[in-house]
Amino acid sequence: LAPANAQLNGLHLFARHLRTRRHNSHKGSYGSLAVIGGAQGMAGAPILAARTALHAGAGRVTIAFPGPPPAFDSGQPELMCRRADGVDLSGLHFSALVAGPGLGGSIDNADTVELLQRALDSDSPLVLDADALNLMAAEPELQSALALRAGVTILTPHPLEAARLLDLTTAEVQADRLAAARQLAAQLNVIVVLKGSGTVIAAPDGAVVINTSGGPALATAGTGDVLAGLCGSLLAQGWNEWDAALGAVWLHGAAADALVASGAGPIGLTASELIPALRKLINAL
Ligand code: NPW
Ligand code: AMP
Ligand code: MG
Repeated sequence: LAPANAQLNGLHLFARHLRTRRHNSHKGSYGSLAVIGGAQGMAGAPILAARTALHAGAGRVTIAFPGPPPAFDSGQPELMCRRADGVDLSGLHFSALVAGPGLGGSIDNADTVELLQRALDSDSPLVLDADALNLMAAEPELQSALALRAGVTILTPHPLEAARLLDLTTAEVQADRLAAARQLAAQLNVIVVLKGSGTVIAAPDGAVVINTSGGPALATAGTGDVLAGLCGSLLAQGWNEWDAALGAVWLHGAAADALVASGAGPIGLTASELIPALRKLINAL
């Protein structure tokens, strides 16, 4: 299968999926997302994901923290901050889930493993990122739960996270990124977004796309958390998993390109700045 150019697909995808908002629509019309993550000292990761989801059009966004939640996000009080224990993660309450940004934990931490197990047991579309991928790599029971999922799943590993899942080194993943992404997608029956320069999006049937938007301006903390929130937002709004993965990767890169063109990068671009930039692009498409 020849790799295609996701830059073309990105424009085409947003043209197809983005409709003028119906006059009588309401927040319930645009989906409800839960972002699961934010261990002590890493609350910034799910906050970035959740803020992104809101700015990309999701109707309601909740952060489900593994421990005691902050009262609210003072920079984005629209977000709901709850302790994951008390949150029903089923499709009744959430049209999509993102699990992993700043989730922390190890397989010795039963509560974190159980929380991830609940996310995997949910019938909602699910994005697995960051520590959710690290826990999955270390815990066979979570891999079994992934294999049994009723809902669709997108994995968004960076090269080290992919290496942990494939039991390879980062160098081995990077030596053949197409093969690594395809192998992971086929093995786990999920959509894989292998991040890094030339992000590869792969499906279980071997379909693969290389993205050309974005660049080294994105090599800064939190940009992966923004991408996970963007994927989740599109899933929550009803996009299918392949289009959501392609659309999110393309838009994320395009937002960085727009910021670089405006002088906000490549040096010193911050993940937070991507959020209004991608909203601007979505509304201009
Ligand atoms: P190296 O150094 O080359 O061997 P980790 P993390 C590699 C949260 N965050 N090409 C590279 O390895 C996340 O959500 C919280 C090649 C790099 O050192 C996670 O939960 C923030 N290699 C948690 O922190 C903001 C690449 O991977 C290593 C690569 C840990 O996540 C930051 C890093 O991987 C962060 O998002 C590439 N393109 N990209 C917050 N504000 O709360 C990565 N690597 O050790 O798994 O750490 O990705 O920072
Ligand atoms: P993470 O490592 O999870 O924070 O994710 C980093 C994000 O930035 C991913 O979307 C990467 O694809 C992107 N990124 C990092 N470095 C580059 C680069 N040199 N060129 C293009 N995208 C990059
Ligand atoms: Mg990350």
